[in-house]
Amino acid sequence: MTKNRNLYALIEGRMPRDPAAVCIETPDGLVYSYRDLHYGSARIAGWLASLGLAADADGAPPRIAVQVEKSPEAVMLYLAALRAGFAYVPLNTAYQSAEIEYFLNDVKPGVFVCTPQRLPQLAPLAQKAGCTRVVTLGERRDGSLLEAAAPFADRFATVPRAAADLAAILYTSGTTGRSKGAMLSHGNLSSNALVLDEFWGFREERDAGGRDVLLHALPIFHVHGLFVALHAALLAGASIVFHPKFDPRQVVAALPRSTVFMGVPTFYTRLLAERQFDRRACSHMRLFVSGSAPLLAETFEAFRRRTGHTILERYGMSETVMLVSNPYFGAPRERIAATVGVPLPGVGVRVVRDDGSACDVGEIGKVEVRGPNVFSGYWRMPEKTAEEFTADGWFRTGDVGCFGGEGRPDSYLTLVGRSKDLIISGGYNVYPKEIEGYIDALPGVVESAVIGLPHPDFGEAVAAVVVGSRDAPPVPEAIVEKLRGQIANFKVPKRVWVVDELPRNAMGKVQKNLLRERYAAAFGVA
Ligand code: MCA
Repeated sequence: MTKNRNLYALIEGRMPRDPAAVCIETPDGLVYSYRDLHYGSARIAGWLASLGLAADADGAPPRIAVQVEKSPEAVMLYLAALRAGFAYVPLNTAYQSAEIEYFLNDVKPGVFVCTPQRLPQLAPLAQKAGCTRVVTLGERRDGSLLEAAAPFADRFATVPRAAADLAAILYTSGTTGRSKGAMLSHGNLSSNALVLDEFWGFREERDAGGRDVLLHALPIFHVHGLFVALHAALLAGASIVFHPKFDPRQVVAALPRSTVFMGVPTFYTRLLAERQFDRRACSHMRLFVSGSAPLLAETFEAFRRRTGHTILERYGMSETVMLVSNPYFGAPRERIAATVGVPLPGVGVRVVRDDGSACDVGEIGKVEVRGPNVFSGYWRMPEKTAEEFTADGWFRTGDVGCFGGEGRPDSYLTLVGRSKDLIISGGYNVYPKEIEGYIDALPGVVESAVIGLPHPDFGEAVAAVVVGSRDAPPVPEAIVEKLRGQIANFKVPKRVWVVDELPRNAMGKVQKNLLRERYAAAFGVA
């Protein structure tokens, strides 16, 4: 019988010998063992399997879309989806009805799980999108999902999956405004988790008889918190201190009994703002990882001065999971500020010119990647997928960078920008085109340009420059209020300017770089 490449089979095979070993503990004192997760996910998987949902005609497995608050039961739900062979589709809890409606009609899930509070609003949208079942999961082990799963056995035979089979669909907004579903396979997730287990010292820690404690404060609806952090802990048989959301004071209090922490740069700047965050608080830690957005060199240096720890910055994407990382092993000085380090073992990374030829060391070009971590494409978007891959099968990341240069080792990659219109705010990707679409539809708006501006807390903040109609120009506050009712809060511009016209180049293209220069100091970052 060929080996079952279902990701859960790998996780199960790595569970601690003692099933009573702690897996998750919450700040309010709840403790879940590995056996609790194994049994709890079995019951939910049993319920999912009982629905008898068939694969699509093209072989795509049934999908389960999930918009619930972070909880240990939400982790069990994710593991159950893997075990039952569903494609798991996590959705940001900040998304509002219009966004959810789009995702449901795009991915056509057989099952939709939402919070009890949002059921009245979202159930009709899910039914209209053809969902067979809509159930709820609250933050206190409440909701109809667990009731439905309760009668099922706490054993479940994980369904066989090949490495290439679909395991999850992660929506990443599209430069054209329509979100794209990045299709990640069991093999993408397993291969990346196994590489990081080695590269970030989890295996070494186990072999030395240690037991890692991951301090988990990220959301679990994105790659960073759901795959990179969670899989690392589960494959290491580690215990997880599981915070419902990032709170710097709670993190500082939990650090003394933790060994690994992963976060976006905003996490680190906020920790540095905490007086009690010091060397002593971090004395038990072995690894701080940063990603999802660029980490400023001054944050990197301030962190090292304050704690004695050198943050390990890495580079990933929803389409490729992790692709490049600063080294864990070797001297801390080998982690170099403002670089993302070296390609992970087994991952090919190249920097090319517009004609596709390879850039020289130090020469800036487009970053492309190939490897077992790279997704198969975007859900139901074959043409878009084809555009994003080169003829020889490399994925175009849309990022711009160079290897080496400026005294850096030739093997180190530095990201210097993006060839596509993208804002990364507090670690979330925001695509201006999507926001411009909403603003342009408002009364009194002729056109708009959405840009990212330097922000002391979120790194970049969303801002909008709007051309109003002469007779009834819009009021900035009214634009913001309207958008609050339509899109996720982190996408809503934090500043809006109404102007007579937008700067354009000879081709008539809006010069967003001039707008970024004009408003650069809007949030007080020089
Ligand atoms: C919250 N707000 C934000 C953001 N988050 N505004 C801009 N950008 C944000 N990221 C706003 C809210 O709208 C609210 O405004 C106010 O800030 C406070 O809201 P709250 O929810 O309390 O915010 P917070 O708790 O302070 O959240 C900030 C945060 C959060 C902790 C940095 O954004 C976060 O957890 N970010 C992590 C994102 C992440 O996991 N990224 C990984 C995806 P108002 O009151 O006006 O509504 S990228 C990825 O996975 C790739 C593959 C990778 O490489 O890792």
